[in-house]
Amino acid sequence: MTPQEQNFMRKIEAEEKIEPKDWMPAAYRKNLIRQMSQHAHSEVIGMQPEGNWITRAPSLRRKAVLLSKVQDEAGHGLYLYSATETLGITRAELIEALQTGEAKYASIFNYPTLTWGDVGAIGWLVDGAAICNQVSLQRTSYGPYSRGMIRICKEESFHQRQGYEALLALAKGTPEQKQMAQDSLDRFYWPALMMFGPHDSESAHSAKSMEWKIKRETNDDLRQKFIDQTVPQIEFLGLEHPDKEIKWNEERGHYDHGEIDWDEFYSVINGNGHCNRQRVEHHIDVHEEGAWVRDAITAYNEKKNAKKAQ
Ligand code: FAQ
Repeated sequence: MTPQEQNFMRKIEAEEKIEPKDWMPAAYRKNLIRQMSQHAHSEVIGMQPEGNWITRAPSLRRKAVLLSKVQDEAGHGLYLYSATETLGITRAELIEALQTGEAKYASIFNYPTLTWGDVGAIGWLVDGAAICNQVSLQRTSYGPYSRGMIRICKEESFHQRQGYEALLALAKGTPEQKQMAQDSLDRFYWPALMMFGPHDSESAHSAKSMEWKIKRETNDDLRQKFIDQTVPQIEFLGLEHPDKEIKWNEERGHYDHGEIDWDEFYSVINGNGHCNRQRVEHHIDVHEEGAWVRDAITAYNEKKNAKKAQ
């Protein structure tokens, strides 16, 4: 180990944060750029499924809440892109990787939102799963990522509650509304479990990411936490659990559960989900439409810098 590598590992072991100007192994930098940019892409693409319901929200109150939630997700994407840029890559390069399919985003956002119940299910289950993961990432070793996570988690917990409250209103409503809540739960439960990634034994990046403390808990451990916390929430809603094999295991102190359909997971992350094409095409269209804003900002900055130089 070189002295630089030794110093880097000493910091990691001492729980000191790695900051943008610190020396870091090239593979640490590359892995962080991969994970953080995919996280940013997920926040931004994640605006689409819920955005689909803004014009059709059932009341003014629900519409205002949903609007601000979707806006928050845009903000999270921006914090995360900025944090990723501190690693020496540009926003344009990151966006290109998303649009060409080189970079992934969370598989969950390739599922369609068919009913209003799906908006509640996304807030409750998708933000819920995202928080489980992000609370752990607050202790990630890279300073800008860790600080971004602290702020993002505060907003996500509000998102989760609003989703649960929306679903609760349906679950306690008419039989048709309760059925809508059950249907949304049935469709979003398994894809939410897939958000934690493949089993630890299949996870390509986990071992190194755990050693470098980029990740602080493994995919399976975080998934188990989410499964355990979701059982009483489903009971309180008075809905049926989508996993017929769910069963408390006294010895483990956790719920045993049925197996995820991994073929479906790999099919979706490889581009074959219901909405993969639609999500990326929409991103490209909006990005092109917004080109004039970026051009205007660049022109303004050039003018300002020229004035300063005079
Ligand atoms: N979807 O070796 P691992 C949100 C890929 S934020 C798609 O285990 P890793 C907020 C993985 O990238 C949700 N791809 O990978 C919101 C890798 O492919 P690569 C996003 C997945 O990185 C709510 C390959 O499989 N959160 O929802 C997925 O160690 C509501 C091998 O996997 C984050 O991104 C998946 N589910 O662990 C917004 C959190 N799982 O890169 C709007 C930060 C795995 O080699 C509305 N990220 N893959 O081509 C992480 O914690 C990690 O990256 C994991 C995956 C846990 C997602």
